[in-house]
Amino acid sequence: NGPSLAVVGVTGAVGQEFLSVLSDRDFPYRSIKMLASKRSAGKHMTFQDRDYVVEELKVDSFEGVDIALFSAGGSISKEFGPIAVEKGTIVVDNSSAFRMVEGVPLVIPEVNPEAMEGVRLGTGKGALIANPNCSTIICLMAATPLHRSAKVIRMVVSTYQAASGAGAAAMEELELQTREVLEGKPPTCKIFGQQYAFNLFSHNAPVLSNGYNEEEMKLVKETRKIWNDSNVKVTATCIRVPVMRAHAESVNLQFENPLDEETAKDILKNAPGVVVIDDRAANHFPTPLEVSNKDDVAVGRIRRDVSQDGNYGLDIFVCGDQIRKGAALNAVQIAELLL
Ligand code: 2RA
Repeated sequence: NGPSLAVVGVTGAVGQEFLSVLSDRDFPYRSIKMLASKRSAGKHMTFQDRDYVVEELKVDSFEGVDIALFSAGGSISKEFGPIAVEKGTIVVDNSSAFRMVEGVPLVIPEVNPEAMEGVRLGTGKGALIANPNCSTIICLMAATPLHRSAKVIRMVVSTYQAASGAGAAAMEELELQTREVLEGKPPTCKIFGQQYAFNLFSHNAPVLSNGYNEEEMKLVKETRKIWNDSNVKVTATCIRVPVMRAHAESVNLQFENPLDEETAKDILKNAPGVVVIDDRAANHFPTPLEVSNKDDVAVGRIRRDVSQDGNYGLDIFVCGDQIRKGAALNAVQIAELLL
């Protein structure tokens, strides 16, 4: 029993993680379609001890599909998302294609599940729900519980983003370059056009006329939509760092109402999907390796912002697995809300 599923972009890093998460969480489905580009069509894959043949994504791929998880890039989502919705499918889209479209729910299940009220399975009516950008999800998993308590009026984010955000090829190149550099060979620089191993650089997303890159403006705009607050001030600097699959983010928060660090720590300890790692004596705080392949976002370095008067400011440090909670887990949790 359960809904019929389709995974679009099933051979990619997030597509594969969709399957891992569906399996880990025993998601109930009556059938599942593995969809990808023509290049991957015909490949066999085993999922939950059953053999599947990858099918080429086509306009008629969504006949009878209840829920489709998309992670195949914005252009595929733009072309096939509406076709699937037309067929009555509920699309959970991991691309940025529809996130800022009025009326499209942009959902982190632990944060704003109410945004997808009215979307129901079994009505024959399709819908499109957008998965926020990974750096937005990871940041807001920790910032939102604090915002709900003391109302954030300004948030400053610096991100340290993993290779996985640029895809499996970027992860492979990081590994290759690291080996080459250690062997004294010139690094292979195909993905970013510059050395990544033992280096870091401003995020590879295009830079806009205001000097911010697209990744930074996603954090600004998506936060306002998810918090339903067009006045909250957000600024961000996104950096690509030589880490495989978990993002780290330094977050400074200014509140409308006072919030002391002990209360903040208690709030975070009780926040769903969040684990607090904040051991000052041992200097042990969240790290990308410690959160990799895990569901929870880790938060630490919780401290009063000494540049603010009283308890109106807080600094925190957040780490989260980019492929899991940053993409695949969040999307499957959205699908779970439909059950
Ligand atoms: C990145 N957030 O990390 C992007 C991927 N979705 O590059």
